[in-house]
Order: sequence, then structure tokens, then C-alpha cells
Amino acid sequence: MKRVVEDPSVCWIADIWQAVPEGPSGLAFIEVPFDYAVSHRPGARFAPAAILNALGALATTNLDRRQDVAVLPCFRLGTVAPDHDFERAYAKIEAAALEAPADWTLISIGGDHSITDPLLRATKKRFSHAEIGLVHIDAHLDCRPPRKGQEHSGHWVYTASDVISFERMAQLGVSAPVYSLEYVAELEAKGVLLRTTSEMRRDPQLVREELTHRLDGVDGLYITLDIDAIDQAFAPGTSVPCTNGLFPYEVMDLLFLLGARYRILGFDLTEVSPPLDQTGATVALAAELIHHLWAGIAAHLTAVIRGKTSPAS
Ligand SMILES: [Mn+2]
Repeated sequence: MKRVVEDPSVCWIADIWQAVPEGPSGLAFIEVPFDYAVSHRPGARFAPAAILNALGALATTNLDRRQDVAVLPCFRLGTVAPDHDFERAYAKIEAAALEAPADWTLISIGGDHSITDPLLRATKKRFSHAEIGLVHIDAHLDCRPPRKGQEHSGHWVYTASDVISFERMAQLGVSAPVYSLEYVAELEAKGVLLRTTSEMRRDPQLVREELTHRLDGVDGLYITLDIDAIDQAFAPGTSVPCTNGLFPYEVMDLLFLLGARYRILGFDLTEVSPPLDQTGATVALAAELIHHLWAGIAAHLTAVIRGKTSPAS
């Protein structure tokens, strides 16, 4: 791989993939190039390869957090072959996710957002005794009931409701003006902490406290990030770009803090579409977002090794 600079003091992520997964914990990456359910413009099938390529070109050091992510090993599980049949595709994704090494964090790169359904099911099976918190960062609620023959990527909160603990769920960065208030009321009645982008900006400290309260007592987290939660000024390469989205640093901070504070059982990043990403900015941003989560998990591990329990507090 061509480097930005040649410097023997710098270690690159492309050079630290393990040949076989070793160690009690680490990050297992899986590529899920499935975008047949995308609701508007396709192309997310090209994201896993593009994002992992961009991630590999980053140094292992996270300068902002003074953290080397390489303390946590990483391994590539491979690619889930796409399938035009939705049921078969989701069964394959779930089965592939179950191949992750025990206790490792599964990092899934989509693909459209419908892949979160089978990934959540796999996570529930992998950690069957765990109380799992769910953090959903997305411009959309993704809770519409599917109509037969018109399924799309905005149904997974509905279809996976049998494996979601709604009272341990937060939906953050909601902003797309395509829902009725009935949807909000229904989710909040189930116990979801739902905060719009503007609500997060008006009182970030309050929202952080609400999130901490909502996740109180969980054994681990599943985080799902739809890139359209980030403003289209920074993330134009997606099916449905967002006009009032979060800023990159807001999501980087959130991912780092969640990684540092909680045990991350699984994470997925969806809806990046390289064909719609004319400058490559969205793919580059996606790689950096993963880097910040990884740094958080690495900081958590480093603190545990040093005998501290909560590096982020
Ligand atoms: Mn979504």
C-alpha cells in the first residue's frame, strides 16, 4: 500500500492485521456489502472494501486521545457474499457474525442499514446472558413497518424489536423530517431515549447524562452508526444525505467515550456509498470514526490493565 509518508516510527493499521485471531479480546472486522434493501440510492455495497482500505492507511496512533489502537489486536473475518434473497442474505450475515472469536468486538462494515437486524440477532446469541444496551446514531428512526415487496433499510428497529431492549436504547442525531409524531411517541412509550441533533446541541451535558442513565446497568453495548447522521457537508456520499446532521467531532467524541466507558460487543457502520462520494470525504470520515471507537476500546483495555475501571469518567 502506498503511504502518505515513509517513516519507520509510524505503525500503519494495514500492517497490524493478525493472520489468525490471538488474544482474549480484539476487534473482528466483517465486510457486509449488501445494499439491495437501500431505500433511495444504492452503492453501499462498495463501502466495506473502500473503508477498510482507508482505515489501513491510517497510523495506529490516535493523536487526539494520545492512544495507540494497536494494543487491541484486529482480525478480518472476511466478506459475507451478497444474496438477492433478503431472508437468505440476512441468514448468511447472522451466521457469519457468529464466527467472530468469543468475547471479541465485532466491527461490521455495511452495506445498507437493514444488516443491523441479523447483526443484532447474532450479538444476542454471542452474549446470551448479557444485558445489551443499544446506541443508534442515525438521522432516521428506522422503525417503519415493512410492506411485503417494498422492504427497505428503514425497518430494522421494527423487525428486530424482539431482540431489542427498548428501555436500554438511545436514538441520537435524529433529524430527517420524514416521520410523524406518532412514531416518536411510540418509541418513547417503549422507553427509548430519543434525541434530535438540535436537542443534543442545545444541552450536550444533559443528553450525555440522560444517556449514562439510560445505559445504567448494561453489561455491554451494541452501537449502530448510519453515516447519514452526519451532516451532508461532511458526509455527502450516502443514499439520503442529511441537512441538519451531527458534526464529525461530535460523533468521534461520542464513539470514543462509549468505547472507553462500556464493553463494546458489536458495532456497525452503514450507508456509506462510494459511488455517491465524489471527493472520497465520506469514506475517509468513516475510517476515522472507526479509529475513534477503536481508540476508546483500546483506552478501556489500557485502563483495565492498569487497574482503573473507568478511563472516561
Ligand atoms: Mn438508518
